[in-house]
Amino acid sequence: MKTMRLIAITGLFAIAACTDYDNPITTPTPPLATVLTATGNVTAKVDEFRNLLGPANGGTAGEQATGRREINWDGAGANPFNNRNDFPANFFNTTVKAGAVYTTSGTGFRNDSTSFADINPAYAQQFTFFSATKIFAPVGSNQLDQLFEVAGQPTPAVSRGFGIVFSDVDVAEKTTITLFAKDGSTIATLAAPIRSDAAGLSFVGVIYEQAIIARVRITLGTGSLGANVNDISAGGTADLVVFDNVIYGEPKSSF
Ligand SMILES: [Ca+2]
Ligand SMILES: [Ca+2]
Repeated sequence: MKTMRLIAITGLFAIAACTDYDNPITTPTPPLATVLTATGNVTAKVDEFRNLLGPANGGTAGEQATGRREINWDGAGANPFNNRNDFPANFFNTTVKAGAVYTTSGTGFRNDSTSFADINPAYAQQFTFFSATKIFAPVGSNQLDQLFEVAGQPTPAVSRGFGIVFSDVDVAEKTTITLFAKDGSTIATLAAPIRSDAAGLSFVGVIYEQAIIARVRITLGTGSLGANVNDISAGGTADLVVFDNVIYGEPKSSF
């Protein structure tokens, strides 16, 4: 469905470029993308996405020729920061050299082993993991950005693909990833499908032929977590969403 929509948009741009004879400035054609989405048991689609990106490069320092990186939030190295609101933004390119750093307009990041029940006990009924047992969210915001760097180096980088597993998407078209190019222009926005089973997981991933993604804005539903904030499925007004695994193409130096 998402693939068809992207192709439809591409077609519109192509028509505009062909018929606009008076204007020498041609509208750039958006790059073709492969988009994968899943809801419910997302395992097969996540594996398909991993295979499309290539072999796992783990925490190997330095830019690798091919392959992918993945953050599952579960490693022992993160334990000192778990269930706190100060998870280091650059943990996954310093302690673990995976080429990912995060920013948020909120007040921090939280890597959580209790389905965020320490923030609000009701969350234990809302959120589940894809990879046992840690899941992640920004603090004080429902948005964060993932930027890419060459693994183990503070060198800006770009990636050819990005995929993410969400927990508890209840409202359509509100949990999204927006991809930005190196020049700051928007490449695309893609929505995750709503949850469809008791586990409540959703996946969206996108891959381009070239490494063109410099930044990914992750928008989690319509509200941020809080002691007195309940999910829309539990008497609240906001759709609260957190996430687990992020999978992305090998970060390549953008210079
Ligand atoms: Ca996990
Ligand atoms: Ca929700």
